Amino acid sequence: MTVSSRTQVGIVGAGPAGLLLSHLLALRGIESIVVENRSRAYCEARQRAGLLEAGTVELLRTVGMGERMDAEGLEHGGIYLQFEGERHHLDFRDLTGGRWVTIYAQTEIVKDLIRARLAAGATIEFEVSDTEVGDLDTERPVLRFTDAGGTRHEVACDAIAGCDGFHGICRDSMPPGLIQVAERGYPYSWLGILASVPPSSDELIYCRHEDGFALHTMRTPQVSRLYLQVPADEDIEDWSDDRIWAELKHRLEVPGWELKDGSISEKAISPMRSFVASPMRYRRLFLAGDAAHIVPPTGAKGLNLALADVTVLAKALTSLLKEGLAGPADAYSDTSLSRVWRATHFSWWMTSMLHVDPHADQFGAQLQLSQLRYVISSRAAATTLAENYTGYFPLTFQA
Ligand code: RFL
Ligand code: PHB
Repeated sequence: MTVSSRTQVGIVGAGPAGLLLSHLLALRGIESIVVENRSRAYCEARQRAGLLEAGTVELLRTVGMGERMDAEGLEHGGIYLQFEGERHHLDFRDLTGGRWVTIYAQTEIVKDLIRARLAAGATIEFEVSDTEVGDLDTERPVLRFTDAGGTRHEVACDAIAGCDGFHGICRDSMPPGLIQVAERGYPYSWLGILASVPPSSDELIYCRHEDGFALHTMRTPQVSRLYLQVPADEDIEDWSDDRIWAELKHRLEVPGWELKDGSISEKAISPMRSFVASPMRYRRLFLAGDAAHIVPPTGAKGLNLALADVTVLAKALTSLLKEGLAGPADAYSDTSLSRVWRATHFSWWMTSMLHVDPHADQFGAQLQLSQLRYVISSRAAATTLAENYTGYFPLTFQA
């Protein structure tokens, strides 16, 4: 038996994009349902991003999601860039006229959003299976799924948002031939760890070392997060905790500074990829976040882009569904893609400048070092990094 119902917006995926979209629509009086194939506990524990642009922070505050972020988030006014054994500071506030970034984990944003949506009486169906979107040539697309108890549902929607990440089903449900993909693979991966040890630095350290990139970041005053460049096909089983700490200490070493180690609670290897699918819309099916684009994590842009997409999409859907105005929905893909391509360039640039390409020769290595020396010695070059890192174009949102 299939249970039929209707809603205004069907949202596939309870990641940051889907959850924030549901919240923003509710603020404007638009009803939605969110379907998610994982459990609530899994969504709340999945270790991913940690760094928010100033505009993302301001957006979350404006829409009533800032309370815990303001209490627990760590505001940073810059980063360290390390290469040739020396560490240099970039002061974002000075370079950009006061902009900053905040460390507040994606897991916490997801927890805050799930709690707020459920408290407001919203429907989030966790642990669904066989999600499908259909009738995409009509003004009444349908969302089909089987709920955790085994009942099949068919929801008639005014619009569907594919917020189902890179491996979701919505992008592939678009008509064949519509989507153009532009992509780059990178010949290395990131090994990331979460460790129960206070951060050894007040701000993030991005380090180019001749044996590979390393990043020191953090989650809280008690928890550090660190990443190492490893070969693309590396097996996590080959990296004991001792080997990870030894390699991090070796790459991040500078005279007079010590990396504190501690017990590792999580470790995983993630591939690096740039991927942009366009257009991000077919009629009343809209893609947002990782469902449409992926950036390598070096620029810390993925989560920020996902939240920026749904901010634009919430406005577009409000115009479409409340005022019958199609203009903003028609412009959604182009509007989002212009921000996406800026972040795609920045992430590719940061990645290429800081990682050791196993195929590069002396010429490539010298170009990287020259670029790094330029960034730390020229105010114009440093400002380029700072204004992209803190968010370009700065996100704005009117509640
Ligand atoms: P998500 O988070 O992947 O959520 C998609 C959700 O859709 C569900 N889903 C389905 N649900 C129902 N039916 C189906 N058929 C479904 N298929 C999938 C999935 O279970 C999931 O819950 O996408 P979203 O919302 O677009 O959010 C994107 C961000 O998660 C991502 O861009 C960032 O995590 C990227 N990223 C970073 N971004 C930053 O802005 N700053 C950072 O510091 C940062 N660091 C990172 C990162 C990503 C990393 N990894 C692991 C890729 C560090 C790492 C290591
Ligand atoms: C993180 O805190 O996980 C993080 C921060 C900055 C990055 C990537 C990841 O560039």
